[in-house]
Order: sequence, then C-alpha cells, then structure tokens
Amino acid sequence: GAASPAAELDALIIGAGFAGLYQLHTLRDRLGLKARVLEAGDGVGGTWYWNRYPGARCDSESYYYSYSFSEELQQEWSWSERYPEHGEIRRYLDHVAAKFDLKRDIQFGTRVSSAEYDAAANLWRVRTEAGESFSARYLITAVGCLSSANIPKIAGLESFAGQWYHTGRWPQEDVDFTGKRVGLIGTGSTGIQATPVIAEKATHLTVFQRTANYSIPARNGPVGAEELREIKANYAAIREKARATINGHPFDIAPESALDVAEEERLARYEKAWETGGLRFRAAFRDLLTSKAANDTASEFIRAKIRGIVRDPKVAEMLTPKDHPFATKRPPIDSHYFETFNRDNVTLVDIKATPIVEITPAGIRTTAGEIPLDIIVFATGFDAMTGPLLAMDIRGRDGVALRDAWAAGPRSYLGLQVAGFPNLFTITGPGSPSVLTNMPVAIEQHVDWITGCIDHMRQHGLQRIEPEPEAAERWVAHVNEAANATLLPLANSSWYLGANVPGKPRVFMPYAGGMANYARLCAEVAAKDYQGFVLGR
Ligand code: NA7
Repeated sequence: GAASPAAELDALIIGAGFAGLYQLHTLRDRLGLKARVLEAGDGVGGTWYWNRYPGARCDSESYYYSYSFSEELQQEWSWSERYPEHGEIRRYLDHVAAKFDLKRDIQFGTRVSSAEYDAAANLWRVRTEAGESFSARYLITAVGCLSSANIPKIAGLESFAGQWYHTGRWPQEDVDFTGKRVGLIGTGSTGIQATPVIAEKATHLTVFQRTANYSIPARNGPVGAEELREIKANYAAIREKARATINGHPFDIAPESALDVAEEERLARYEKAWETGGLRFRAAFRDLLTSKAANDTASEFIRAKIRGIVRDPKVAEMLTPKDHPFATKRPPIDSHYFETFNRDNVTLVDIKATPIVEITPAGIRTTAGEIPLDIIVFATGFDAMTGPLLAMDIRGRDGVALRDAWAAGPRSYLGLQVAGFPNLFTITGPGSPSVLTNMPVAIEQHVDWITGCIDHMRQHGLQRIEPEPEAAERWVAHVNEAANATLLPLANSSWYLGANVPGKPRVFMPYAGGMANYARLCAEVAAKDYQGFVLGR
C-alpha cells in the first residue's frame, strides 16, 4: 500500500534502475527495513527508462549485464541478443520487479527536489517536486551516473519550428524519421549508435561532429540456444571472473604489452580483436590504457580501419580521431557507423571547422551556411556523475549544501559517502569505479556493501555514519593518483573529467584503480570496523 505523506521510513532510495531495485530488495527483504523508492519516471529502468533513442543498446554483453544475486533469476531469464536493446533491458528489470514484488514500494512519477539532514532527529527530510515529504534514517541515492541530460545552450533553439529531442530524454512513443531531414549533434557512444539507424529512415541525415571518435564494431547478433545453455551452466564461474577483473567484464586481458610483440603479430592480434568486436578490443594487450606508445599502435590501427571503410577521403579524414588516444574517452562500439557515411543521404559537418552559429526556425546555421532540418537530435551526453546528485538540493549537517561542498569538484570517501552528510549513501557516486566498469557488477558490490554497513549499525545499536574528513581527503587524493597512473586524463574533453559541461570543475571523477581492487578495499574497510568512518549512537 502507499505510504502516507511524511511517512517515516528506515530507508529512502532515490531511483528505480538497476541500483535502486536491488537496494530495495536487500534492505526490505534481507534486513526487514521499511524502505521505499521514489522514482521520477513512470516505470522501472532508470537510464534505460529514458534512453529509448533509435539504436540504444548496452555496450556490455547481455549475459553479464545482469544481476547475479539470484541463481533462479539468472537461470530463468534468456537474452535474445549479444547486446541487449533498451526495450529488452526494461523488460528484464520489469521481470525482476515483479519477481521480487518490488513495485508496491516504489512510488513512480515522483521527482525528489530536496533532502535535508535533521541532526536533532537524525533523520533525512525529503521533499518531492509535487510537495510531498518523507523522513528516513538512511537516504540512498541510486540516481545513475549518466542521467542528467546535457543540452547545449545554442542560441535560437526555442525558435526552431521542427521537433527536437535529447537522446537521454527520449519520448515514450517512437519518433518517426520517415521523410524527414534530421540533424544529429554529437558523436559519442550515443550519436554513434543512433546515426546508422536514423540514416535508414530519414530523407537526409546531417551529423554535426565536434570531436572525431574511435569506434569498434560491436558484432551484435542473436544469442544461440546452445550458447545460452553454456552460459547458464557456467554462470558461477562467469560471475566470479567478472568480479575479479579490472572493469567487471568476464574476459581475460592479454598479458602481453603491445610493444612486446613484432609488428606483424601485433596487427594480427588487432585484426582478430576487431573481428571479435566490442569492448573486448581493449583486451588485446594489457597496456593500452597505461602506455602511450602501446596505445598509439591501437589508435593507429583504428584510424587505418576508418580510412579503409569510408570511401570519400575527405570525409574519412574528418572522421579520423586525432585529439585523444583510443579509449581515454569512453570507447564507443557500433553497428555500421563508419559505413553509414558512404550513404548518399548522410552528410558530416565538422563543427570545429565551421562552428554552429545558431538554430533558426528552419534548421541549424553554421559559419558555412544554413542547413534546413525538420528534426534535431541532441546526442550531446550528460552532466555525468555529479549532475543528478546536484540537481537535488541536498543539505547535510548545519545546512551545508552538497553544491557548496562540491563547488571545486566532488569529494567522497570510497564514492559511497560524503563528509558532513551522515547516513547518506551514494551508489556509484563520484570516486567509485562505476562508469569505468560493467555497471551491474559495480552496483551489486555497492549495494551489498551499503546493506552490510546498515546491518552492522543495527546490530551494534549505531545510528549514524559519516566519513572522517581526512579519510575523504585521502580517498580524493587516491582517486587522482589512480587516474594519473593511466592515460585517461589525456582526453581533456572527456566527461570523466567534467570537461563536456561548460563551467563544471575539472576533476577526474571515477576511480580508475580497478573494480576488483576497489571491492577489496571496501571489504577491508568494513572488516576493520569501518575504518575512516565515524559511527555514532
Ligand atoms: P558523450 O560521450 O559525452 O558524447 C557527447 C557528444 O556530443 C560528443 O561528441 C561531444 O563532443 C558532443 N557535444 C557535447 N556538447 C556539444 C556542443 N555544445 N556542441 C557540439 N557537440 C557537443 O555522450 P554520449 O551520450 O554519447 O555517451 C555517454 C555515455 O553513455 C557513454 O560514454 C557510455 O558510457 C554510455 P566532444 O567530444 O565533447 O567534442
């Protein structure tokens, strides 16, 4: 039944995606807490509720982009494709919600506007946009890392006579591109997925590219019955392997350096990795993200592929990435992206050479002239990691706003808690490995850790937990150090750094020290009576 307004809860969870659903299950069904989820959308899915753009699918493979906590669940669910499409992921999460009877404790269509810590009562006071209020001992954000749409402020957008959409806020009903002139801005993972699909429908597609990107063929296809049987028979080992790796993917990274092997052997390995496709390409050698010289060999291999695929040499040159080493921005994977530029109805516009001046009623005007359009698609990404947290007015001890505490960039301990914000837990928060991993692995680890922590507190009669400021400072320094041990900071326009959002502080947000290593650190902290945290009555 619905909770009454101002209901007092043990735990309030914000968001009903992968993280919020599992967190509700563990707190309610394992610990027996009174827990409730508030969710802005009208259904479960989180990221996958909003990202319904054409071609939207996961870049992790379906059989391991899924929960591992229930053997029954992983045995009964069968994925249809190597990479799950957005609709299939929503059906999966709907199935999970039904199986564990989660929806009765999820309030949909409810966006949280503020949350304030009331120190005297030791409760979080949460308000929604509709003016409802809730109180809870624990506040847990499960708001996702890529959920706050980044819509560039381009002059004249409000005057546009056609339709426009951001990919991360796609309408529920399909958008029909038939007979339309479409402009798509952005060539990250999203633009690269959407381009080939829109091109097949639209009269004409113009892609506005600011930075050329690397992309690896996904090699999507159906999952055969035999393969599925094999996966299900080996699930325990697959999950164990996923948890033991640097980024939560259950495949091996080659032990050799790209520089250890002769040129011929290296190219043969890259060819094979290109045929295998997807994020496994990165596993061709162990040092693609730590050695610039090693990375150069992979970057150059992909550049040669692009030049080989795209027929018009001028277009090929425009599509060839030069500004950053391969995979230092999140590497996209695609289905016929570069091939799409061989179509007669597709044009590429380099908006570094001819920047967008304004949007007019009729289309987009660059310094080279006006391009008439019926539909504009913004595939311009997200205010990543901090965006969804700071969109709410979160206030901790003494009324301090998270926005102020993080004015110079996010500061957390383990990506899980913020000093001065007792009993607030941030699943996949800044400072956690999250976006550098196969998300469900990171999410399950975070949720299990939070659940273990709350269980510990209840068993010991503890009412409050927050990080020691020094522990948070040390973690922030360690997150920096881990990033600097990789090539990732070399991509100076990446969303990992917040560089895609004008005015956002440039701080490398995710923890690049590896998922398995991070999980071990979290377990050690818990085993040492929550070292670095202050627990109180
Ligand atoms: P990304 O990866 O942030 O890509 C956004 C793209 O939009 C990228 O090509 C940007 O160019 C471009 N962009 C951003 N702002 C502008 C403006 N103002 N003008 C022109 N072009 C712009 O977002 P995605 O949605 O593709 O992917 C997000 C994650 O989802 C992805 O990493 C996976 O984890 C799944 P830039 O490169 O900044 O020059």
